[in-house]
Order: sequence, then C-alpha cells, then structure tokens
Amino acid sequence: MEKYTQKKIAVINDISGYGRCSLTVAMPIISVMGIQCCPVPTAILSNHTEFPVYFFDDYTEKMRDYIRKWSELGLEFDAISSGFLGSAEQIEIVLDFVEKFRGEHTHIFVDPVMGDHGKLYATYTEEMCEEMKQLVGYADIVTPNVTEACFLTGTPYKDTGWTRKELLNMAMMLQMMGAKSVVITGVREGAFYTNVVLEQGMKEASFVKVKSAGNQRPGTGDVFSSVLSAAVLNGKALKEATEMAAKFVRDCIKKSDELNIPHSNGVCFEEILGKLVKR
Ligand code: PXL
Repeated sequence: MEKYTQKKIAVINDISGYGRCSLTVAMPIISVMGIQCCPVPTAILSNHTEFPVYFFDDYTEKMRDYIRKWSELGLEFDAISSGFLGSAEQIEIVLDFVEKFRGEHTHIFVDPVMGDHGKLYATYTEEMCEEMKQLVGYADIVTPNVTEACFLTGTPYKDTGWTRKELLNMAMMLQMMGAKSVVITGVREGAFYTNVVLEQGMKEASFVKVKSAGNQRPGTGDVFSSVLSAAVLNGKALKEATEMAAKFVRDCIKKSDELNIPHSNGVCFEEILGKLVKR
C-alpha cells in the first residue's frame, strides 16, 4: 500500500457568503491543488465588507472550543495559514493555535488581511493593527499587499511610484518584525503589478513582474495567498510560487473583465480553476 502523503493545511479565515473572498476562495483553490483544506472560521458574513451593507457574526467566542477538539483528537497539519480576523482577541487565538499545532516542519503563512487602496477595512481597529504586528513575527511567509505593508511598518502609503530600494526596505522591516520570508503583493508599476519577494537569509529581493490585465478586485489577495501556500506545500520555491499565484490572479482578472463580472463580485476564478489542477 502507498504511504499516506497528502498534505493538510489549517486555514483560519472568515466565510463570506457572497463576493468571493476568504474561505469561499481558499477551499476550492487549495483543494484543486491537491491539498486538504481544514477551515477554522473566524466570522460568518453575508458578503464581504466592501459592499455597502453586510451581516457580520463574530465567531471569537466559539473558536477556542472548536480548536480544543482538534487538540483532543491530536490533529496535525503541514501548514497553518491565517487570513481575515474579526477581533483583536482572535489574533491571540491564532497565536495560541500556532504555538499548539506547530511542528518541526509546519509552514506558517500569515496573510495580514487589513485593508486595500491605502485604507483599513471597516471592521479593522487600531488595536487589531498592533496585534497583527505580533502575529507577523510568527510567520514563515507573510503576504501583505502594499496597503498592509505600509500599515504594518508605519510607512506613508502611495498607490504607485515606489522605488526598488523603498520596497526592499519595507520588506526588510517586516523581517525585522520576525517574519522569515516576505512577499509584498500587487505593487502597481505602470502596466505591471510587481511582487516583492525577500527570502530568509537573502540581502536582495526578487521582483516578480506580471503585466496587468485589468483593475484589482476584491478577493484577489485571498486567491493569491491560497495559490501561494498550496504551491509551497507542493514543493515550489517561493519565487516560483509567487509567479504562479500572480499569473493566476492576472488570468482571473482578465476572465472577470471579459465576462463583465461586477467589480464587487470579485473574480470568477471558477472559470479557470482547472489550470491549477495537480496532475
Ligand atoms: O478579501 C479580503 C476580505 C476577507 N474577508 C472579508 C472582507 C475582505 C475584504 O473586503 O470583507 C470579510
């Protein structure tokens, strides 16, 4: 009989019923890439918070009981990833989860989902920003967008016009906070989006440039981090995983524009999910 080798990732993220972000994106993408996706829900929303109204049910009070059962069962994971968090206390819960479930070879992915376009999300508080800085210190790979990298490092935000040195400095500041490797996503540079990859122990960053196929949409950060984490678990080097994730996001945006998907509906990744199938 073949040895059991399928990998497992615990994904701590919200479930937003409509608008294609967080777990509704992570579960299909990670699964199609051949990895078992085990969700830990942080909140249940009717739809993401970029819509003018939304129902938001914070799951903080239930999370410890939920996680305790996983401890009792002695479950183990090859990776832990965290995404959208609904309260400052939840960040503490994630820290405890990492302490409890981290093994010698567990990859810790932290996507500090805090905001976009220079602004924090509606549910994000100052206290949560401070807690998030602590969580970043536990990451093997942290994947902020430019807005999040700015908030985490106290750098003034700009949409474009970043120099390579400024980007490298920001990535190094994230490493100084304790993150081992850093990927700053979606830096707008003319007709391109650039991703800054600074790996553990490297003095220089790699800049992964992908030609833009349209405007950024909600949920593209979740698509990116899901592809990246599954690709790393499947053995890809961080730069290759970044390239794969950035190109898939680009193709999703292209398809969504072609099909006239409304901006708030995110990306119609389902149309091209087959490109990610692990063969
Ligand atoms: O895609 C990030 C995200 C995740 N979860 C919720 C959100 C957003 C972005 O708006 O509102 C609930």
